[in-house]
Amino acid sequence: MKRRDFIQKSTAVISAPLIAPQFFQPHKTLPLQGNTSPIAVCTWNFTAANAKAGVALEAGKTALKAAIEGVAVEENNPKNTTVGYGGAPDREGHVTLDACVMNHQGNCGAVLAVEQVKNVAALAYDVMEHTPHVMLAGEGALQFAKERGYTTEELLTPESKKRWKEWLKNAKYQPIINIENHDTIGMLCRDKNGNIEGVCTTSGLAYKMRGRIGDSPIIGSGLFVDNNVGGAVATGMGEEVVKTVGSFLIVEFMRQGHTPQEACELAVQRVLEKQKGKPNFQVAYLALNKKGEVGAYSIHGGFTYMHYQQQKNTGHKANAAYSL
Ligand code: SD4
Repeated sequence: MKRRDFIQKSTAVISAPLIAPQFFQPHKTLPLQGNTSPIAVCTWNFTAANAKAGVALEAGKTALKAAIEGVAVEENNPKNTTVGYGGAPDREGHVTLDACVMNHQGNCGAVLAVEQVKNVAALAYDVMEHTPHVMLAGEGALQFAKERGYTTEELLTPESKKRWKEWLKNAKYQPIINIENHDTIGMLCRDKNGNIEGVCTTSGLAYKMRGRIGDSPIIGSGLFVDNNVGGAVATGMGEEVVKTVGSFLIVEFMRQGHTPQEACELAVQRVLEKQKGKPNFQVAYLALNKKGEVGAYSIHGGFTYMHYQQQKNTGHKANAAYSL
């Protein structure tokens, strides 16, 4: 081959697009339809937390800022034994918290097994905003919190210590999350700009093994948001949610055209497909799409959620594969 032919050929190869041009098209945000007022939804009957987020949204806060303010109500609540301050400890008596956040641009942050800091959703936000990383765990997350000026304190309250001591008498390790023993708060908000963002925060499974992490701080499992489609959050037996990447799955079902309700049901079905008969653990999902439609579904009955829109904060019972 003559040198000139070779140069012409290689130039043609170099200038040919490597990937079909449609892959480079910008991700368009769909226009909002129907009622475009702000929305806050959260797992369980956390009335005050959801109202707090709703009011913050009405005041013009972003979806993520509103959700972080909302879930902080439960992170600060010593009576909630599965989130933040007063959360149940691990088998060795350490309260270790997990949280993650995801914004409308697809950015996210997470903290895993954090001790002494109760507002871990805010800390996850700081990981997203102030580090080049997505996740910080344990000692490193605590060090980062101290650097950011977070207050550190003992999160084991006298009441949760008492319950743990009681548990120690038998120390029967049953890593099962069922109807009675969970309350993780997952929250999804749609703000005045129509952006959907979300948060998930928990102390995880009571009396878990030291170092155990559930689904809650794992993007795609405890929480996933795609602002073009919607978002989803999970509560319940984290191991089973992780195995099926539950929240991501729900958002993908919604992308394929399913309503949030159908998407939650399909994701629960995915968990059940792997079980022989009725499982002895709970998994529950909550989803919100761009249109403001909400869906919720769980394995066992008893799952509830809150819904705030137009100054109304209402509690709802989700349907379940196996009703109570
Ligand atoms: C976990 N999914 O750590 C969490 C626990 C939970 O309500 O949701 N409790 O597995």
